[in-house]
Amino acid sequence: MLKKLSAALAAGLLASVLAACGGGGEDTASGGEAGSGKIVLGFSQVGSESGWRAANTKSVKDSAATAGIDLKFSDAQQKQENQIASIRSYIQQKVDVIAFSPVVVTGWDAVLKEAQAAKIPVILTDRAVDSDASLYATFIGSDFVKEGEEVGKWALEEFKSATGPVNIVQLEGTVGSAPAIDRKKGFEATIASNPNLKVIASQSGDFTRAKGKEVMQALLQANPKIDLLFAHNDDMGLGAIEAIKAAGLKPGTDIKIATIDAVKDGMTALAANEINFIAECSPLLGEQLMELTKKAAAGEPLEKRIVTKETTFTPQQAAEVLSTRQY
Ligand code: GYE
Repeated sequence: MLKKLSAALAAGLLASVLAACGGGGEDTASGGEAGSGKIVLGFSQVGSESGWRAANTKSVKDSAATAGIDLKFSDAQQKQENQIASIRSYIQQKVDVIAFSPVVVTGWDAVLKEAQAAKIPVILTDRAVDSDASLYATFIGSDFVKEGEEVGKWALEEFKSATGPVNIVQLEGTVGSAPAIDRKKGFEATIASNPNLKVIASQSGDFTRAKGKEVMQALLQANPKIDLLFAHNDDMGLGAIEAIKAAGLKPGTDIKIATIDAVKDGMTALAANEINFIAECSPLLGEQLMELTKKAAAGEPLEKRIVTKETTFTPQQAAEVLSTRQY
Protein backbone atom coordinates (compact mmCIF):
# COMPACT_ATOMS: atom_id res chain seq x y z
CA MET A 1 0.00 0.00 0.00
CA LEU A 2 2.68 2.38 1.07
CA LYS A 3 4.74 1.28 -1.87
CA LYS A 4 1.83 1.98 -4.24
CA LEU A 5 1.29 5.41 -2.77
CA SER A 6 4.91 6.41 -3.05
CA ALA A 7 5.02 5.04 -6.58
CA ALA A 8 1.98 7.16 -7.45
CA LEU A 9 3.50 10.19 -5.75
CA ALA A 10 6.77 9.63 -7.55
CA ALA A 11 4.98 9.31 -10.88
CA GLY A 12 3.05 12.53 -10.18
CA LEU A 13 6.19 14.32 -9.18
CA LEU A 14 7.98 13.10 -12.27
CA ALA A 15 5.09 14.25 -14.47
CA SER A 16 5.11 17.73 -12.98
CA VAL A 17 8.89 17.99 -13.27
CA LEU A 18 8.67 16.96 -16.93
CA ALA A 19 5.88 19.47 -17.56
CA ALA A 20 7.92 22.24 -15.95
CA CYS A 21 10.95 21.27 -17.98
CA GLY A 22 8.98 21.21 -21.20
CA GLY A 23 7.39 24.57 -20.42
CA GLY A 24 10.68 26.05 -19.35
CA GLY A 25 12.39 24.78 -22.50
CA GLU A 26 9.80 26.31 -24.75
CA ASP A 27 9.98 29.62 -22.97
CA THR A 28 13.71 29.85 -23.46
CA ALA A 29 13.47 28.94 -27.11
CA SER A 30 10.82 31.51 -27.92
CA GLY A 31 12.02 34.27 -25.62
CA GLY A 32 15.30 36.05 -24.72
CA GLU A 33 18.50 34.48 -25.98
CA ALA A 34 17.38 35.05 -29.60
CA GLY A 35 20.27 34.86 -32.00
CA SER A 36 22.92 34.19 -29.39
CA GLY A 37 23.71 30.76 -30.80
CA LYS A 38 23.49 31.81 -34.47
CA ILE A 39 26.37 31.63 -36.90
CA VAL A 40 27.33 35.14 -38.04
CA LEU A 41 28.26 35.52 -41.72
CA GLY A 42 29.75 38.77 -43.05
CA PHE A 43 29.07 39.08 -46.77
CA SER A 44 30.59 41.74 -49.06
CA GLN A 45 28.69 42.01 -52.34
CA VAL A 46 30.21 43.51 -55.51
CA GLY A 47 27.48 46.08 -56.09
CA SER A 48 24.09 46.34 -57.77
CA GLU A 49 25.28 46.61 -61.36
CA SER A 50 23.02 44.06 -63.04
CA GLY A 51 19.92 41.89 -62.94
CA TRP A 52 22.23 38.96 -62.17
CA ARG A 53 23.55 40.78 -59.12
CA ALA A 54 20.06 41.63 -57.87
CA ALA A 55 19.06 37.95 -58.13
CA ASN A 56 22.29 36.90 -56.40
CA THR A 57 21.74 39.33 -53.51
CA LYS A 58 18.17 38.09 -53.05
CA SER A 59 19.36 34.49 -53.09
CA VAL A 60 21.98 35.18 -50.39
CA LYS A 61 19.56 37.10 -48.14
CA ASP A 62 16.67 34.63 -48.49
CA SER A 63 18.92 31.61 -47.95
CA ALA A 64 20.51 33.13 -44.82
CA ALA A 65 17.05 33.72 -43.33
CA THR A 66 15.96 30.16 -44.15
CA ALA A 67 19.16 28.65 -42.76
CA GLY A 68 18.92 30.71 -39.55
CA ILE A 69 22.24 32.42 -40.21
CA ASP A 70 22.80 35.96 -38.96
CA LEU A 71 23.83 37.82 -42.15
CA LYS A 72 25.78 41.07 -42.14
CA PHE A 73 25.52 42.40 -45.69
CA SER A 74 27.37 45.22 -47.44
CA ASP A 75 27.31 46.53 -51.04
CA ALA A 76 30.73 47.69 -52.34
CA GLN A 77 29.39 49.61 -55.34
CA GLN A 78 31.95 47.94 -57.62
CA LYS A 79 34.89 49.37 -55.62
CA GLN A 80 37.64 47.14 -54.26
CA GLU A 81 38.55 49.58 -51.47
CA ASN A 82 34.96 49.35 -50.16
CA GLN A 83 35.17 45.56 -50.13
CA ILE A 84 38.48 45.58 -48.29
CA ALA A 85 37.07 48.03 -45.71
CA SER A 86 34.00 45.88 -45.05
CA ILE A 87 36.04 42.68 -44.80
CA ARG A 88 38.27 44.42 -42.24
CA SER A 89 35.22 45.48 -40.28
CA TYR A 90 33.90 41.89 -40.30
CA ILE A 91 37.27 40.76 -38.92
CA GLN A 92 37.02 43.37 -36.16
CA GLN A 93 33.48 42.28 -35.34
CA LYS A 94 34.78 38.69 -35.04
CA VAL A 95 32.14 37.19 -37.34
CA ASP A 96 32.25 33.40 -37.69
CA VAL A 97 32.67 33.29 -41.48
CA ILE A 98 33.38 35.89 -44.19
CA ALA A 99 32.13 35.54 -47.77
CA PHE A 100 32.66 37.92 -50.65
CA SER A 101 32.35 38.21 -54.39
CA PRO A 102 35.62 39.89 -55.39
CA VAL A 103 35.10 42.77 -57.81
CA VAL A 104 38.52 42.23 -59.40
CA VAL A 105 41.00 39.35 -59.41
CA THR A 106 44.12 41.03 -57.98
CA GLY A 107 45.06 42.74 -54.71
CA TRP A 108 43.53 40.52 -52.02
CA ASP A 109 46.59 38.94 -50.35
CA ALA A 110 46.87 41.38 -47.42
CA VAL A 111 43.24 41.29 -46.29
CA LEU A 112 43.00 37.51 -46.78
CA LYS A 113 46.07 37.09 -44.57
CA GLU A 114 44.44 39.29 -41.92
CA ALA A 115 41.33 37.06 -41.94
CA GLN A 116 43.51 33.97 -41.70
CA ALA A 117 45.46 35.42 -38.76
CA ALA A 118 42.11 36.05 -37.04
CA LYS A 119 41.15 32.41 -37.78
CA ILE A 120 38.04 33.43 -39.74
CA PRO A 121 37.37 31.18 -42.75
CA VAL A 122 36.75 33.01 -46.04
CA ILE A 123 34.45 31.72 -48.78
CA LEU A 124 34.77 33.23 -52.26
CA THR A 125 31.46 33.34 -54.07
CA ASP A 126 30.90 33.91 -57.79
CA ARG A 127 34.28 35.47 -58.74
CA ALA A 128 37.87 34.29 -58.37
CA VAL A 129 41.04 35.93 -56.99
CA ASP A 130 44.68 35.34 -57.98
CA SER A 131 45.79 34.80 -54.35
CA ASP A 132 47.18 31.50 -53.15
CA ALA A 133 44.38 28.98 -52.51
CA SER A 134 45.65 28.42 -48.96
CA LEU A 135 44.30 31.90 -48.11
CA TYR A 136 40.63 30.95 -48.50
CA ALA A 137 38.44 27.99 -47.58
CA THR A 138 36.63 27.46 -50.86
CA PHE A 139 35.49 29.14 -54.08
CA ILE A 140 31.96 28.53 -55.31
CA GLY A 141 30.90 29.85 -58.71
CA SER A 142 30.66 29.37 -62.47
CA ASP A 143 33.27 28.34 -65.01
CA PHE A 144 33.49 31.64 -66.92
CA VAL A 145 35.91 30.33 -69.54
CA LYS A 146 33.38 27.64 -70.42
CA GLU A 147 30.62 30.26 -70.74
CA GLY A 148 32.77 32.20 -73.24
CA GLU A 149 33.47 28.96 -75.12
CA GLU A 150 29.74 28.21 -75.37
CA VAL A 151 29.16 31.58 -77.03
CA GLY A 152 32.15 30.95 -79.31
CA LYS A 153 30.81 27.54 -80.35
CA TRP A 154 27.43 29.06 -81.13
CA ALA A 155 29.09 31.83 -83.21
CA LEU A 156 31.10 29.27 -85.20
CA GLU A 157 27.90 27.41 -86.06
CA GLU A 158 25.85 30.55 -86.77
CA PHE A 159 28.42 31.93 -89.23
CA LYS A 160 29.81 28.67 -90.59
CA SER A 161 28.71 29.38 -94.16
CA ALA A 162 29.99 32.98 -94.23
CA THR A 163 32.29 33.46 -97.20
CA GLY A 164 33.73 36.84 -96.11
CA PRO A 165 34.72 38.50 -92.86
CA VAL A 166 32.31 38.38 -89.89
CA ASN A 167 32.79 41.57 -87.89
CA ILE A 168 32.38 41.05 -84.16
CA VAL A 169 32.23 43.67 -81.41
CA GLN A 170 32.64 42.68 -77.79
CA LEU A 171 31.26 44.45 -74.72
CA GLU A 172 33.49 43.33 -71.89
CA GLY A 173 32.57 43.21 -68.20
CA THR A 174 34.28 45.18 -65.43
CA VAL A 175 37.99 45.62 -66.18
CA GLY A 176 40.10 43.15 -64.21
CA SER A 177 37.14 41.01 -63.05
CA ALA A 178 37.27 37.23 -63.38
CA PRO A 179 34.16 36.96 -65.60
CA ALA A 180 35.44 39.65 -68.01
CA ILE A 181 38.90 38.06 -68.30
CA ASP A 182 37.67 34.48 -68.63
CA ARG A 183 34.67 35.02 -70.91
CA LYS A 184 36.87 36.94 -73.35
CA LYS A 185 39.51 34.24 -73.20
CA GLY A 186 37.05 31.37 -73.79
CA PHE A 187 35.25 33.16 -76.62
CA GLU A 188 38.32 34.38 -78.51
CA ALA A 189 40.13 31.02 -78.26
CA THR A 190 37.07 29.21 -79.64
CA ILE A 191 36.36 31.47 -82.63
CA ALA A 192 40.06 31.41 -83.60
CA SER A 193 39.38 28.17 -85.52
CA ASN A 194 37.54 30.18 -88.22
CA PRO A 195 39.67 33.07 -89.52
CA ASN A 196 36.56 34.76 -90.99
CA LEU A 197 35.41 35.57 -87.45
CA LYS A 198 37.19 38.74 -86.31
CA VAL A 199 36.79 40.82 -83.14
CA ILE A 200 37.07 44.32 -84.64
CA ALA A 201 36.46 46.20 -81.36
CA SER A 202 36.35 45.22 -77.70
CA GLN A 203 35.57 47.60 -74.86
CA SER A 204 34.33 47.46 -71.26
CA GLY A 205 30.71 48.34 -70.47
CA ASP A 206 31.25 47.64 -66.74
CA PHE A 207 28.41 45.05 -66.72
CA THR A 208 25.76 47.81 -66.66
CA ARG A 209 22.90 48.58 -69.03
CA ALA A 210 23.71 52.30 -69.20
CA LYS A 211 27.37 51.70 -70.09
CA GLY A 212 26.41 48.99 -72.58
CA LYS A 213 24.21 51.47 -74.40
CA GLU A 214 26.80 54.26 -74.34
CA VAL A 215 29.67 52.10 -75.59
CA MET A 216 27.53 50.45 -78.28
CA GLN A 217 26.51 53.90 -79.57
CA ALA A 218 30.18 54.77 -80.07
CA LEU A 219 30.96 51.38 -81.62
CA LEU A 220 28.10 51.77 -84.11
CA GLN A 221 29.39 55.16 -85.15
CA ALA A 222 32.96 53.94 -85.60
CA ASN A 223 32.11 50.67 -87.39
CA PRO A 224 29.70 50.76 -90.33
CA LYS A 225 29.41 46.97 -90.59
CA ILE A 226 28.88 44.94 -87.42
CA ASP A 227 27.64 41.37 -87.82
CA LEU A 228 27.74 40.11 -84.25
CA LEU A 229 27.75 41.62 -80.78
CA PHE A 230 29.03 39.51 -77.89
CA ALA A 231 28.15 41.15 -74.57
CA HIS A 232 29.63 39.62 -71.42
CA ASN A 233 26.25 39.94 -69.67
CA ASP A 234 22.56 40.39 -70.49
CA ASP A 235 22.38 43.92 -69.11
CA MET A 236 25.05 45.33 -71.42
CA GLY A 237 23.38 43.48 -74.31
CA LEU A 238 20.03 45.05 -73.38
CA GLY A 239 21.60 48.52 -73.27
CA ALA A 240 23.21 47.85 -76.65
CA ILE A 241 19.82 46.84 -78.10
CA GLU A 242 18.54 50.34 -77.29
CA ALA A 243 21.52 51.86 -79.14
CA ILE A 244 21.02 49.54 -82.12
CA LYS A 245 17.34 50.47 -82.36
CA ALA A 246 18.18 54.17 -82.07
CA ALA A 247 20.56 53.72 -85.01
CA GLY A 248 17.64 52.41 -87.07
CA LEU A 249 18.81 48.78 -87.08
CA LYS A 250 17.01 45.63 -85.99
CA PRO A 251 18.68 43.83 -83.05
CA GLY A 252 18.92 40.08 -83.53
CA THR A 253 18.50 40.45 -87.30
CA ASP A 254 20.76 43.20 -88.68
CA ILE A 255 23.22 42.56 -85.87
CA LYS A 256 23.20 39.15 -84.19
CA ILE A 257 23.56 39.25 -80.41
CA ALA A 258 24.89 36.72 -77.89
CA THR A 259 25.10 37.34 -74.14
CA ILE A 260 25.73 35.56 -70.83
CA ASP A 261 23.56 35.27 -67.64
CA ALA A 262 19.99 34.36 -68.72
CA VAL A 263 18.17 36.68 -66.30
CA LYS A 264 14.46 37.41 -66.92
CA ASP A 265 14.95 40.52 -69.08
CA GLY A 266 17.62 38.80 -71.17
CA MET A 267 15.46 35.70 -71.65
CA THR A 268 12.49 37.90 -72.62
CA ALA A 269 14.59 39.60 -75.34
CA LEU A 270 15.88 36.18 -76.44
CA ALA A 271 12.35 34.78 -76.75
CA ALA A 272 11.47 37.89 -78.83
CA ASN A 273 14.44 37.21 -81.17
CA GLU A 274 16.20 40.46 -80.24
CA ILE A 275 18.99 38.34 -78.71
CA ASN A 276 20.01 35.15 -80.55
CA PHE A 277 21.83 33.11 -77.91
CA ILE A 278 22.47 33.19 -74.15
CA ALA A 279 24.88 31.10 -72.08
CA GLU A 280 23.44 30.71 -68.59
CA CYS A 281 25.27 31.85 -65.45
CA SER A 282 23.32 31.01 -62.32
CA PRO A 283 23.13 33.63 -59.55
CA LEU A 284 21.35 31.24 -57.18
CA LEU A 285 24.37 30.56 -54.98
CA GLY A 286 22.73 31.38 -51.62
CA GLU A 287 21.63 27.96 -50.47
CA GLN A 288 24.98 26.32 -51.16
CA LEU A 289 26.77 29.26 -49.56
CA MET A 290 24.82 28.77 -46.32
CA GLU A 291 25.63 25.04 -46.25
CA LEU A 292 29.31 25.85 -46.73
CA THR A 293 29.13 28.56 -44.05
CA LYS A 294 27.79 26.04 -41.52
CA LYS A 295 30.54 23.57 -42.38
CA ALA A 296 33.26 26.22 -42.26
CA ALA A 297 31.98 27.48 -38.89
CA ALA A 298 32.13 23.90 -37.59
CA GLY A 299 35.73 23.62 -38.74
CA GLU A 300 34.94 20.96 -41.34
CA PRO A 301 37.21 20.77 -44.39
CA LEU A 302 35.70 22.09 -47.65
CA GLU A 303 36.30 21.25 -51.28
CA LYS A 304 38.50 24.04 -52.71
CA ARG A 305 36.45 24.61 -55.86
CA ILE A 306 32.73 24.10 -56.40
CA VAL A 307 31.52 24.74 -59.96
CA THR A 308 27.94 25.85 -60.62
CA LYS A 309 25.90 23.80 -63.10
CA GLU A 310 24.50 25.73 -66.05
CA THR A 311 23.16 25.45 -69.58
CA THR A 312 22.61 27.52 -72.77
CA PHE A 313 19.47 28.88 -74.46
CA THR A 314 18.22 29.50 -78.01
CA PRO A 315 15.16 31.75 -78.60
CA GLN A 316 12.84 28.74 -78.70
CA GLN A 317 14.25 27.26 -75.51
CA ALA A 318 13.91 30.66 -73.82
CA ALA A 319 10.24 30.89 -74.81
CA GLU A 320 9.64 27.44 -73.31
CA VAL A 321 11.16 28.13 -69.88
CA LEU A 322 10.44 31.85 -69.48
CA SER A 323 7.34 31.49 -67.30
CA THR A 324 9.09 29.21 -64.81
CA ARG A 325 12.38 31.16 -64.44
CA GLN A 326 13.13 32.14 -60.84
CA TYR A 327 15.13 35.22 -61.76
O1 GYE B 1 27.58 37.82 -65.24
C1 GYE B 1 27.17 39.99 -64.38
C2 GYE B 1 27.43 40.56 -63.03
O2 GYE B 1 30.16 37.90 -61.60
C3 GYE B 1 28.97 36.26 -62.79
O3 GYE B 1 28.61 39.91 -62.62
C4 GYE B 1 28.98 37.62 -62.25
C5 GYE B 1 28.73 38.70 -63.28
C6 GYE B 1 27.46 38.57 -64.09
O4 GYE B 1 27.43 41.87 -62.96
O5 GYE B 1 25.87 40.26 -64.82
